[in-house]
Amino acid sequence: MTELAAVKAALKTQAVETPSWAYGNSGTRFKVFAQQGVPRTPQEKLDDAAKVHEFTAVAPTVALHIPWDKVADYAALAKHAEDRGVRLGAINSNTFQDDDYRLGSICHPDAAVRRKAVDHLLECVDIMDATGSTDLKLWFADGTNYPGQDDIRARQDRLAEGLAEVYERLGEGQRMLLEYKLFEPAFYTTDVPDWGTAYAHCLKLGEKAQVVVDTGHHAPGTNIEFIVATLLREDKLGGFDFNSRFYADDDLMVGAADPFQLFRIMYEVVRGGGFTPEVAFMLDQCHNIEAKIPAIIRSVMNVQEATAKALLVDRAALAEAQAAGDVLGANAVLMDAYNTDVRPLLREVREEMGLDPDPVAAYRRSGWAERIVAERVGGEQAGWGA
Ligand code: PSV
Ligand code: MN
Repeated sequence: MTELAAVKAALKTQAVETPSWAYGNSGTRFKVFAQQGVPRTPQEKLDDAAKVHEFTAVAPTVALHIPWDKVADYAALAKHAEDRGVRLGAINSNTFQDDDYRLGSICHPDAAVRRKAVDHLLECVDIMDATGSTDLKLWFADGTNYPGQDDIRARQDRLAEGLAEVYERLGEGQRMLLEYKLFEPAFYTTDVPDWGTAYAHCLKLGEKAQVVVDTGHHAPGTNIEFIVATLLREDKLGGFDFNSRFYADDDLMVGAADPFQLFRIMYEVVRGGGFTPEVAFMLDQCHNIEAKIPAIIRSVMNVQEATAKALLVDRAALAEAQAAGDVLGANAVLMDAYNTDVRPLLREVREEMGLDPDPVAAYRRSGWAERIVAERVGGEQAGWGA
């Protein structure tokens, strides 16, 4: 196989998971803007996700958020997905929206609240059993707002205890992906604020526990690709929540704010042997003001473009320049790949896969947007937190 053929073959195997919540209404704490045609049920979210996969062929799975996607029959939901050519992906837990969680969930000072939170996580594993999902994605809003509010060390102990109980419940082929986030909603301490804390807990738990890197969850200026390289080296990178940010956890389209950063991350993924199904490439974004389905298609394409550029890096030339201490030469090799216009290559890849080379245009021509506006009338639109 020529090198270009190998790059194309790799791109055809790519899988980007889309989040059910991105298809629903979302906003900021100031306003959630309703859009026409937004899904009213988890099934309708899957219908939209199936469209993203239909036009890109690289978005075969959909992440669920419980209880936002709560249904009576999860096996039937999985069947609904399959009938439309997609599958259910990671199950995202939610221990942040009940009044009980004002002081935290599995780190809460009250054992009864901790019990409730752990029970929810165990229920999420039951759902995984029913859907065939392999990944339980955990993000905890736990933390404190004021110095002295609670005991930082005791909260870590509670966290470890709760996680251990859930870890024990994981079945064959299931794993736990622990997400970290610097701040928000807690403003003083966060109980899983960074990759180091997530890594320390995952290391103690065992090999079924891995870290998720949400690209919007760091302090400005953080070198995310270094974290990726380190986690891959330690075999602890479980996956990504891709999005982009200008200021805090903005949840904008991946690759929109800083495509160069996305390329640097994807290069470390490729370099570290992480371009495999063992690393979950998920989107975690909200489309507050833009049309949702084309934005998700665009996001998937942005990940494809960064991946193509990362795959095009001349690794032999790079290694040679690095070994020779050729600072400018090594940097030039990387920049050559980044500055390549990979859009013609991706158009070819899509044509070889029997797709329209322009997925957004194909979606717009399909009439789906008009159809959902006409058909999804009445009922309650799905929304972040609803
Ligand atoms: C938290 O900000 C987060 O990134 C977690 O992944 C949640 O599950 C997701 O957003 C949706 O709230
Ligand atoms: Mn996330």
